[in-house]
Amino acid sequence: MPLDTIGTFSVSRLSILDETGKADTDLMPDLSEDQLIYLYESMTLSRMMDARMLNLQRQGRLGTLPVCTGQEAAFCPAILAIRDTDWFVGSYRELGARLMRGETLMNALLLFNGYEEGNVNPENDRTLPISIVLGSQLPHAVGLAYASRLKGEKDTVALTVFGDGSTSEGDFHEALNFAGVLDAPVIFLCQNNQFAISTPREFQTRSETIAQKAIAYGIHGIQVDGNDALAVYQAVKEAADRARQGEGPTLIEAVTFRMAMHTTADDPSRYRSDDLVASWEKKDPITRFRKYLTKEGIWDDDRQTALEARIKSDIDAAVKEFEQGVEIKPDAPFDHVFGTPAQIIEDQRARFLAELEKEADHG
Ligand SMILES: Cc1ncc(C[n+]2csc(CCOP(=O)(O)OP(=O)(O)O)c2C)c(N)n1
Repeated sequence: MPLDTIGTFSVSRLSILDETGKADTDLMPDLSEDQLIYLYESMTLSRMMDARMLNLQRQGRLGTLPVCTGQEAAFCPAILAIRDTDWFVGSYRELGARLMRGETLMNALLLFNGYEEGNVNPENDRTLPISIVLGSQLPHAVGLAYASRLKGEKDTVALTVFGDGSTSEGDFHEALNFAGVLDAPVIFLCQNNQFAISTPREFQTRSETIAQKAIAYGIHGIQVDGNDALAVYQAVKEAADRARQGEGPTLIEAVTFRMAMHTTADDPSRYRSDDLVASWEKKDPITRFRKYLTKEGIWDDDRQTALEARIKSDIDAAVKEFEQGVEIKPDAPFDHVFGTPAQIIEDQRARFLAELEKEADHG
């Protein structure tokens, strides 16, 4: 009875842009100057809006916020790599990705003040509302991708985003299994930001990488430097191309770091050291990308100053408009539950509005 090796497996890691802004020219993705600049500007918008919202929250002018500073390269390039007609099924920590899908700054302010209206993307109805129930968005992405294929949309893929902690959810495993079995055109993009609130990545799983979990489900898997915008773009683009050609799903692990707190309700100094945070500061995805663009001669300090001024004025205008008071529908959560109105939801809406009226009558 020999003991045979019946399979050997390997895990690849892709990185293109190093911390000094030097790119591996052999691996350069096919991106025009305009696309590179659009990506850089989108990442900068995400960073500046995130910072402003954190300030607003600290001043009591915004609700709880899941901060995404430091992770911009893990999600913005993914949106550039898919099409507007594809599905985007996110979690809650991809502000810049949602803005790239056409969401307004006002939407972001509404959403993080708890207003359901901010969850509806006016520009793209293939962008799903954020998912806070960890991992629950993954089976949805598989279903959407598979349904699009069944409806004859051969070119449509679904991109879904989640954190390292979400890989411990049953939904993660069920989604990968179903996607593999059905050859569903899905891209699973894990933002491994090293922590699930205070739980470090090593306590989440004994697997050395998250990418290798793809092997168990018989699907493509790759790890990328998640602070390298070019590597993330390339990995997602290749996964999308494969999915469009009927070659099934891919799991991408983007290794990054959450530079700030989990949410504004968290104090990260209680579970991670300043030295660890400082070591990731050197890997900042935006600084690195800016250095690359500057070396290529397509970015300079004047353009940077003009960009920051433009973004600041857009954010100022959105905050001003929001704080002047926008019309909010208290029963908005009952909208959009199903594609066609359902009696059970309408009954709940009516009961809820009646309750509100009763409360108003009682002052
Ligand atoms: C099913 C479920 N369990 C627990 C929570 C509470 N919770 C919210 S965020 C979070 C950590 C998530 O970590 P990760 O998936 O790595 O994403 P990150 O927040 O780091 O982006 C937990 C446990 C939740 N939202 N949903």
